[in-house]
Amino acid sequence: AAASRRLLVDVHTHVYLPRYVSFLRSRTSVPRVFSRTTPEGKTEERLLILDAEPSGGRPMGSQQFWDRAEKLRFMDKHGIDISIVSTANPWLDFLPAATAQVLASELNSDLEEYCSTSPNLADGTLKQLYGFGLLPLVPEASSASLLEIIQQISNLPHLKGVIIGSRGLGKGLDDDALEPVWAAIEKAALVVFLHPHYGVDQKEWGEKDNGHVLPLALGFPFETTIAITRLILSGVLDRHPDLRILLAHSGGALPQLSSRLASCIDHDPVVASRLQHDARYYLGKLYFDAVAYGSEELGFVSDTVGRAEKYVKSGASAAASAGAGGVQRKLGSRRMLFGTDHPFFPPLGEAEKWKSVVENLEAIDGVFGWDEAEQNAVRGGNAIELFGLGKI
Ligand code: 5CU
Repeated sequence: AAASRRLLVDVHTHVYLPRYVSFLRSRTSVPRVFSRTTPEGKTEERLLILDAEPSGGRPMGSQQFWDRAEKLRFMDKHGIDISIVSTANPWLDFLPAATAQVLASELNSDLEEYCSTSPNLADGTLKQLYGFGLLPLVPEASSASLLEIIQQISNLPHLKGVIIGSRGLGKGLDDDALEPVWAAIEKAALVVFLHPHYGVDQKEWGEKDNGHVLPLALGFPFETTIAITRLILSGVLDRHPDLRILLAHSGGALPQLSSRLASCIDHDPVVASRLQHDARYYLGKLYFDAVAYGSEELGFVSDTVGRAEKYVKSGASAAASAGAGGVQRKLGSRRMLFGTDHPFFPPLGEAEKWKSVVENLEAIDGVFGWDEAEQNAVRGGNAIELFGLGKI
């Protein structure tokens, strides 16, 4: 009970650890960090992580990308008590398996140290840091190498999960070769944070210069939608009912498309009898960050998650407990968790607080039908429970 008192927990907050930045500095192709001379004659470092990133990437100068002191200042400024920090994309995706394995292990140890040696702020405020570890999840990796790293992560007390992209192993995240990996993650009670990086085919964005808007606003969430849908379709959530997966950006379009998905499954002779439950049931097995920037969107996600139990096959008692309308919306809130996406989306001009953070907090406060209990759960209580932070 004390654990869920009014703490603000950020489950979607990134870092490029110094070792990762050094590695990116040594590269000549994307992703990389490079130096260039500004028109004013100064040398600046820039981070380039996406293939078609506008303006030659973004400045590393603010140190928000890697400096723990900056993370703590950001937390302090926005009243965040606990952050569950993850390496930002593209993780180790671009590396040969052997290099990815070594770097995963080193970066996991670095992240444990980053979290465990975090100082109190000068005013004595205790800010706690935990982390999502990295897996060497590259196409040619062996499942044995992944199991080794899962073992390492479960022995590091501040690492509570793993962050993964959508590429997976072999033929993708739904490759059967990942079965022992899902089993090991489930057994170790680690939370999987599924996060996008690739978006969708760039050709979809046309020729107009729209900055970074289309890949970020649409490409990222569609990528997550496709990845989690493939996992559902492959039966991973049936075979691993205790696997806990947190979806970035409120699950992308999955909540909006879940009834259409269910209908397509029901009408498809290949898939109709494959899954144990209606597709909508699986939304209630997932977790959704609350990085959606609007109350109506959070309310809608909450409704689709809260109705999930209705769609358990042959489960009369579960169906009865789902309830209707407002009850569903309250139920759904139990699987939603505040996040900031720091250090991405900094304010474009001078600002005391980041608009991206303020909007997400206001969105939580404004969801119709969520009372203080639901708001506090989404702000921090759910995270404390999901990551077992009350026990520390
Ligand atoms: O602004 C961006 O590119 C990103 C990114 O790459 N990853 C992320 O999590 N948010 C924003």
